[in-house]
Amino acid sequence: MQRSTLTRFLIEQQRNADALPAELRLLIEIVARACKTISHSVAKGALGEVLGSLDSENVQGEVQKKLDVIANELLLEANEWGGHLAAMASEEMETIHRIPNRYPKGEYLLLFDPIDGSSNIDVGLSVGTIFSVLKAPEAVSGRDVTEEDFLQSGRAQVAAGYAIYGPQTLLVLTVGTGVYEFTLDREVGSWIMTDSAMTMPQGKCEFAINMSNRRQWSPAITRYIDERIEGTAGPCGKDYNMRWTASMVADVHRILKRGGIFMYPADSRVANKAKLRLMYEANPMSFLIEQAGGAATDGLTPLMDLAPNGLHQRVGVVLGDKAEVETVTAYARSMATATA
Ligand code: P6P
Repeated sequence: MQRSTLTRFLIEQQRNADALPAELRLLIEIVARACKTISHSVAKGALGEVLGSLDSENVQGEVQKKLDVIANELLLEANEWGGHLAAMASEEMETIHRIPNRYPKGEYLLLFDPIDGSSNIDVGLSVGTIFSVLKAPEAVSGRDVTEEDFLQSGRAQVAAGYAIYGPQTLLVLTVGTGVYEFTLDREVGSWIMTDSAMTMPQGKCEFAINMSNRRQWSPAITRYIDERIEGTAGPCGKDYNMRWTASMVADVHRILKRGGIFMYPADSRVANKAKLRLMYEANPMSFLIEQAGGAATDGLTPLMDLAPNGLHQRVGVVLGDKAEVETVTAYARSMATATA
């Protein structure tokens, strides 16, 4: 069977679904090519002098891994000259990166987490790159791009995806017409379509959460998890399994492929204290999950409905199986009513 490729898929999307203006197609191809280069560096590991940490911290206050910086530079260099972008933003950079004046500017904004799960790099576990694409506001054509131009809700995304650097190198992508998976054929250097129009299985009894954070959970999250640990003896009447990889891309990919729910709740003890970032982690993953038939909230509100208040804003994340996410929402609502 002749499998399709990323290039063919993008051309057909541009031709058939009118979902893909030429500049957006170019942007996606360039990001995919940069992910191939990142994959090559990740795969070298200790042999490529790319493991370990730097003495620097990023804007998140996290120690930067060498590969965080390498991947960030690769994505900036790959996307600066193409004429398709107005600016970029990254987990690894405090503020936006405007396109240098020596290059033409385009109408898109690219946001990315260059290496998600980087704490796993030095121990041989899967990591990935997450990206989100927005359109720059019309007004940008007459002035410099600002951070505020990026502060658009997740509903405004025109494309989103991730690459996973694991047993295979995978690219999972949506442009609003479903979710598509491509596997890197290293011998040829092509992205080969290996799953198309992905629909996440529902009803899978598997949750992903970092249990060591239990003290931070709201009563709703605590109730949800405790009931699932009780299994058949408890109110949900089913035994659940647990997975936690500490790489959002790996957990989300598993959920897209075989179902379940992923949770990184906000810390209920401190207002606005959460770990995952809205603009370049939660929003792109939410776009993919909703396109595949799942749901994605901050524990109560759909994540893509949130009006961002900052480039590096952090949010609670509950995403995956629609019924499971709705159960968490129902518990949160009932707890809110009870304490009102
Ligand atoms: P913890 C990786 O650092 C990350 O941002 C996500 O990829 C992952 O889901 C989460 O943090 C892991 O956090 O607290 O379990 O190490």
